[in-house]
Amino acid sequence: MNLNNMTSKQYKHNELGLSDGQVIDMYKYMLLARKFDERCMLLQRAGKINFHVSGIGQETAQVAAAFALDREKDYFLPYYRDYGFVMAVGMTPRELMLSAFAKAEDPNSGGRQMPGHFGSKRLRIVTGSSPVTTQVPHAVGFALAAKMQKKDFVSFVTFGEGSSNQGDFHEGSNFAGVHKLPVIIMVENNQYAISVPVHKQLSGKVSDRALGYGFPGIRVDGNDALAVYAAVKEARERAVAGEGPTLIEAMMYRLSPHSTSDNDLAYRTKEEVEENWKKDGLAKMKQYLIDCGLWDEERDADLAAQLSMELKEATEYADNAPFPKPEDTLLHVYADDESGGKQ
Ligand SMILES: Cc1ncc(C[n+]2csc(CCOP(=O)(O)OP(=O)(O)O)c2C)c(N)n1
Ligand SMILES: [Mg+2]
Repeated sequence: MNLNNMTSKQYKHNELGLSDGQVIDMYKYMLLARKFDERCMLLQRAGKINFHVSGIGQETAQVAAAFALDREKDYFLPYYRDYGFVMAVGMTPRELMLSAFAKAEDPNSGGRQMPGHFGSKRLRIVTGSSPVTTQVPHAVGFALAAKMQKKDFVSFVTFGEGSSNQGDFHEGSNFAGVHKLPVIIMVENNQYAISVPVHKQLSGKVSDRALGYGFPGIRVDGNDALAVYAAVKEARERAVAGEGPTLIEAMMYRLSPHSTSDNDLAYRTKEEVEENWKKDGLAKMKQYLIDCGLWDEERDADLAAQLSMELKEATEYADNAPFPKPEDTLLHVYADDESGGKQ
């Protein structure tokens, strides 16, 4: 099927420089991420995996951002909800399932980190740790390296709005602003930090904080894939042109509980969650594709079946894979470990 010949009409995605095939691919990754999260939540409830933190409701912005970056050269510092992002830059469901099952073959950490702590040299995903927002100064460091080495890559970092109140965000942003570094800082404002609603976390807009650091800050609808794509694309153009950082606040809603250990109905109502399901970016994207004449229910059902099969295979593979050996606990901890620090 040649998707580029399906329509000669110009739609919003064409105006932004995205082909019909690319915009369909975006939707595929969004749906894959949604199904991956749903599968992991079930696996946790079935006692197959220990823990899961989902990105349900955040896939749209994550995948759209990935499509606006250079997936061959940029450096990525995602946070724990970014399954859509890491899959869109090349991590496979099998690799992520190996991580969820904490198996030795997990490329992120050999099954020793909590899931959601992404890391891949191959994909230039910089390994992160659990204290939130530590990845911001790290991303700024990568951007400093790009500037010092006169290379045209950018670094892209994400985190939640609650985390934007940590000192690391402010210190990293200030340094990036002073040195006009090629970093894109994207806050996924899902309106909760565990049980704390956004109005108890912030009295202003996160995006406005960029003013104090001397670079642009914009707020976008995180449920609108094309709006996020346009914002990140422009931020990347500015970054490689030497114009410095951009702060993007993508507005969304955390549709799932904070994690599989959380009962969200202890602090928010079912009605509030249902109201936000109506704004789901994934459903919006599907409707957009249908309106453009690029998609229909039959294709959607075929895609869903294909993704389910892919996830089933990934799950079975990870379930059957061996656990790490207890004696490997200290691998990569000391410089002279058995791997010679090569992995
Ligand atoms: C420095 C630090 N403090 C507290 C925690 C515990 N913690 C983990 S996630 C989280 C909430 C973060 O909320 P937000 O930044 O909005 O991200 P979200 O989970 O909503 O995506 C907290 C407090 C942590 N991991 N690190
Ligand atoms: Mg949040």
